This record gives sequence, structure tokens and C-alpha cells, in this order.
Amino acid sequence: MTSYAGVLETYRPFLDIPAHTRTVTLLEGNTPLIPMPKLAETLGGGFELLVKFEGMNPTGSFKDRGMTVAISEAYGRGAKAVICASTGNTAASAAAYASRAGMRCIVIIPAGKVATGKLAGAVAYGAEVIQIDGSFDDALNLVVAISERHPIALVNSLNPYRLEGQKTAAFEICDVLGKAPDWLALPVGNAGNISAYWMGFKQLHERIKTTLPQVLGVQAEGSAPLVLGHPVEHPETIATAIRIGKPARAEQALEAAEESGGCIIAVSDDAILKMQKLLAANGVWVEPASAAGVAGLAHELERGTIDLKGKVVTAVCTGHGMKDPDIITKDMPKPHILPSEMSALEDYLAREN
Ligand code: AN7
Repeated sequence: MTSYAGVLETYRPFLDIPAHTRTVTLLEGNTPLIPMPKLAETLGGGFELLVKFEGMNPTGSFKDRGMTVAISEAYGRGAKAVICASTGNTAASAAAYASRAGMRCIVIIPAGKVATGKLAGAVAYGAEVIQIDGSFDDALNLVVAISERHPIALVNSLNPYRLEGQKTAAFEICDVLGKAPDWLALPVGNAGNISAYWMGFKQLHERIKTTLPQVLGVQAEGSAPLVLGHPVEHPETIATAIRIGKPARAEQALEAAEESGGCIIAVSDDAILKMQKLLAANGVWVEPASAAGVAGLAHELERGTIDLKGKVVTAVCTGHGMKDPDIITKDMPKPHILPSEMSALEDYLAREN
């Protein structure tokens, strides 16, 4: 048995990447596709629900799939530095892969709007973190302009190699199911991931005649440019990962939804948090943005605008719950305080049940 070598080596013949690419990997990908029968019942039942848990990647989010390819390409052509704008996960991922390749990594983040676990990751992996008094969209404008003027590789999802890597998640899902799912639901921020999945499914469809899923892209209500049909100048949502008002891949995302017979919708922050709790009650703790895909499915089922009877539905949970501990700890019940004695614990057990 040859051991697993990460998404680039596993799917190299399917990736459109230059010959100079030199693999920098943390053995990302190969993430679990977890059956969620109890949650499917809670949502009305009659369909099979599977969660692609991308929080199980090395830095805790799906970004690692694209980052291994983007960094491998930059490294192979001798780049010495990379830069990105980020709501947090891209920053942590870029920092990890750049450090492995011995490259300088600069990340620009919106001040006060990045979850603790992501910022800590970026710092731990050795990135130079720059906060700006502005949004993710402002940060993206800045890094695009800088990378045009200076020899610094841009590793946001405008970089085509990011999408080449991220489409491998679609391959993995088809490998496990032996076909494409009927529906794929996922959160949408800068719209790189939805574009990448659609590229991946279409590629398999063309090469080996798999079926194609219908794609449900889900934004947060306060940050839903693709639903409103215009950029949002001051996006707001508790799901800071997708607090993005002007998605770089807007057209591709809309195309993916339309071509697939799916759609892009918005759900409230309350619905996102409720679904985060429901997922955790089924053993899968994800960050708020990552619950948006399933929240979108619940929303459509409640409205009766989607019929999932007998269907296979995959929801992508993009990042781990540990990325954003504050959202849980800020209003959690305080732990019980007991003396360190068995009798106290026995009294407690008798009281509570
Ligand atoms: C957990 O890290 O944009 O639609 O800078 O972290 O491909 O942008 C993160 C996005 C979904 C949206 N779920 O994906 C960043 C960043 C999580 C995310 C998205 C993000 P795209």
C-alpha cells in the first residue's frame, strides 16, 4: 500500500497546473464524509444527508486543499513571498504552507473581525499579520494591487491554482459515493469554493460521465451580495468567515447555481447559530459559517421550495468549530463548581437526574 500523499499528488492528472509546480503538502484532503441520519430526520427525513467535514484538514479548514496547490506553484517558480487578504482561514492556511516552503507570508485582515483560532493559527505558523481598519473587500483590493506591483504571489482564490486544489473535494465525494450527490449545499463568501466544486463535478462528468449535483450556495442575510444582485458595502454577520460584500468569483458562483439547476440563497444569523448547535448535537462541531450550508437546506425544506425525497444530499462544513471558540464560550452555562469529593459528586448526580 502506498501511503496517502495529499490532494496534489493524489489527483495530479486531473489538475491544470504548470510543470514547474513542486509539491508542498501537509497531507490535506481525504476528509470524512459523515452520515447524519439523525439530523436528516430532524429536518423532515426521507433523504440521505452526509457532511463533508472539511474542518478535519491540517489547519482546520477547506482552504488547505487550494493552498497546497497555490503554494506549490509559487514555490516551484521560485517565489520568495506570498500575500493574501483573509477573514481568517485563508490566512492560517497560507501561513502554514508558506512556512513549510520557507517563504515569507503576509496576511491582511479586517480589524476585530477574525475569530481567535484563525488569528492564533496565522501567528503560530509565522505569518506577518497586518490588520486594516476596513473590510475583507478593502483588504482584497489592497493585496491585488500590491501583487501587481511587487514580486509577491497572491494566494487568494483569484489565484487559479487555489481552485484547482479545492475542486479535489468534489472528486473525493464522487469517489466515496461512486456517483455525484443529488444536491450539494455549501456556504458562499468570496465564492471560490462553490466555483471550484462545480469545476470538479463538471470535469468528472465530462471525463467519466458521473451525474451532476444541483448546487445550493448559502450566504448570510447581512452579507448576501449574490442574492441581492449587487455588492454590499458594509456586510455584517456573526459568521465572520463569510462577511464578504463583493465576492471575487461572483459570476462563476451564479453560473454554478444556474447551470446546476440550484440556487444561491441567504439565511439569518439565528438560523446559522441554530444549525451550528444542531450539528454539534450530532457530534460535528463546526464554525458558524460552516453551518450555513445545512441551514440553507433547512430553510428550503421549511419553505417547501426543495424536494429531497429519496435524494442523496451532501453538505460541506468548511471549517472546524475550534476556530471560533468565543461564539460558544460567551454565553455558555458556567461549569458547576464542586468540592473534590465523591459524596459531592454523588449528591450532584442525584440532583440533576
Ligand atoms: C469556514 O479565509 O474568505 O466562498 O479569507 O472560512 O470560497 O470564500 C474564508 C471563506 C466558507 C467561504 N466557510 O468560502 C478567508 C475566506 C469558511 C470560510 C467560506 C470561508 P469562499
